[in-house]
Amino acid sequence: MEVRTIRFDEHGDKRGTLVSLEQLKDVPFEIKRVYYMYHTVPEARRGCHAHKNLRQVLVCVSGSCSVLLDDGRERAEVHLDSPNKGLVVESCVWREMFGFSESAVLMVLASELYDESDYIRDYKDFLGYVGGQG
Ligand code: T46
Repeated sequence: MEVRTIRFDEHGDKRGTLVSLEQLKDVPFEIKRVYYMYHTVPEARRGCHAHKNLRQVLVCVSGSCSVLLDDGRERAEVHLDSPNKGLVVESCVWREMFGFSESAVLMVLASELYDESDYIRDYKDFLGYVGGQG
């Protein structure tokens, strides 16, 4: 499946580096929510669901982790190991995050507010949903 990553512009000088993310410019949607996860245990597997409408960009702002993406036909794996690299996760894609390094902080920019009814948590239901979409 096609994987879209974004290399963010870095503003670096002798003090260090700054990355700025603006909606509809650096990120391909309006940002309604930001959340992040940390203190994630190395054996944890998070996500394991899909969303009906939500679009997101995942950025590992510290440390590293891997993400499995599955559109119901093909799978891809992406390693996030840089604060200037964003992974676009579109709606109707199953995602699993794993292989978190000790210092990993995974930040997520989301196109919608939190909505439990947008989640598809069962893999068979997911396959039925994307199959039915055509
Ligand atoms: C996703 C992947 C990448 C909230 O109250 N508000 C929120 O905005 C979120 C995202 C979560 N929560 C609560 C719901 C649960 O009680 O935080 C708890 C942990 O959430 P969850 O188990 O859904 O976390 P992950 O890491 O499995 O999945 C999250 C997002 O939920 C999901 O949309 O795509 O990160």
